[in-house]
Amino acid sequence: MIASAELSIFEQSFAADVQAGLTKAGQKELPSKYLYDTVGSRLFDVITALPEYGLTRAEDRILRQHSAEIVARLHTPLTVAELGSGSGQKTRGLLEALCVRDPTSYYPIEISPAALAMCKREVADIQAISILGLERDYLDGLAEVAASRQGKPLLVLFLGSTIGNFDPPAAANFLQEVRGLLQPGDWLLLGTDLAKPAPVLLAAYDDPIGVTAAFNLNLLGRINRELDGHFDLSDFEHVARFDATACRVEMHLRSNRRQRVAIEKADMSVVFEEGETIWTESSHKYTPADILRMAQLSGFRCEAQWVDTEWPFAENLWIAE
Ligand code: AVI
Repeated sequence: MIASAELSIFEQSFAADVQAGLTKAGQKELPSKYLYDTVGSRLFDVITALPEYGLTRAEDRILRQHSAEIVARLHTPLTVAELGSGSGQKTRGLLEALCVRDPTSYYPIEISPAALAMCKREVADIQAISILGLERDYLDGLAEVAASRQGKPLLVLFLGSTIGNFDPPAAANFLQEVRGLLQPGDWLLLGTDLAKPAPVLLAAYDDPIGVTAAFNLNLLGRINRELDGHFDLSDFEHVARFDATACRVEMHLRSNRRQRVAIEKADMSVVFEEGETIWTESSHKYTPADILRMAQLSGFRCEAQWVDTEWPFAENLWIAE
């Protein structure tokens, strides 16, 4: 047994989440945020380039084609905070369009130090930008930006349909908390993937060259590396499912046989039945009506929406009421 005092604060909370998720009655679960260590973040970048995964390219097209129009709707100068900036590539065009009008402060908020460093490099050469990266979780980072906004309106970017990885009550709660940190008239630019036929979605989340499978299985690899887990990755298989009622794609890891796996730093050993799964991520897909409802429920008004026609995806400009 490993005493919890010997674990870092991060290991303690990772171990507690793994312990809670794998002992949950009924469906075992692991939080999707743990998919993004260095290996997982690189694999996710590859996913965004896959022909079957149109989401990122759709958002890029919208931001490239409409950045001037988006900026024209905003009152500048403003302060920009981005929740989960990733590599910063998707945001560059919009920041350039903003900085041409006025000097702009940009605060990327990221829990991954590697992504934050990449993002700062990506946008550093934009004229009239000042960048301050915050290695925090989204709401703590946003609270800090809101406190130092110096009277300027705030534009919050939450791109890439990351909101779809929250279940609907958690999404509503998160958006309400974001709203709680804003003032009336502040903006939220929210990327949301739209509903599309099940075969298209299943191909996007179970690609033929296995990148998404590796991304999902890496979660067990991460438990082995960081929590001294004993998963044999060849005993698990990536599964993508579409739940039409909830309009979400689910990722699972299915145990190929009955097995017991020890995880030393979580002080546990867990039995998997043959065919039993661990639910690792949900990606909710929306209708335009869902997006309007989310805005109303969380204290925003939808000011404008841009939709990509090649891969249905909506970029939504909300204003805090
Ligand atoms: C980050 N997030 C919006 C991605 C999604 O589509 O839900 C994560 C992902 N999972 C599998 N493929 C991509």
